[in-house]
Amino acid sequence: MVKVDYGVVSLPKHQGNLNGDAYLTFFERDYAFFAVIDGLGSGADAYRAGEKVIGFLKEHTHLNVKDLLLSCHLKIKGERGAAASVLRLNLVSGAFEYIGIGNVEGYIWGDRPMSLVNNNGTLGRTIPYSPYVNKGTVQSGDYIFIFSDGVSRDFINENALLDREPWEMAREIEKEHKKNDDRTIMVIKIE
Ligand SMILES: [Mn+2]
Repeated sequence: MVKVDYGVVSLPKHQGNLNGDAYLTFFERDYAFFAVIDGLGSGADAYRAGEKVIGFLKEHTHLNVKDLLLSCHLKIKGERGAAASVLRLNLVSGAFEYIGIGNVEGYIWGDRPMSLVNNNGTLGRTIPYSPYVNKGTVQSGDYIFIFSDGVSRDFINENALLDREPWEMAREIEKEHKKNDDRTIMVIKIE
């Protein structure tokens, strides 16, 4: 079995405002599910868009990520829309599948570092007919980062961040690499 620990920081552009970013973590007996959403724009409309996507994902984590995002897209079609990245990890085998739409990025750090490939588009507006699915296997010691565009990807080159607790890493990355936007950084550690 794969053991997982994680930490997340998600904050609005202006303290006290609604956050247009949203996230979801979900653990089942044999899989784990992670998502980071960036509702288009900011403020209340972006917040509602994010909540809508999270609400749908929450009810459908059993689906493979492709069916999940295609059906979520149809469900919220014509609404404001969101960037989204979802990761589904098999806790028995360590196999994962990941889809990113728009500017929420994913990166795996470990023996075989890997930038996860995103699709162009916006969930609820336009997405590829058949979005690209990243597939692979994680191993002990890997870290998976999923982050919205309110966080600069520069943190990826900072080895000083590694080998700490995921929540500590997320907090540090938010502090040192935030941009002037709603921002979310999720750090998933494979124990
Ligand atoms: Mn953003």
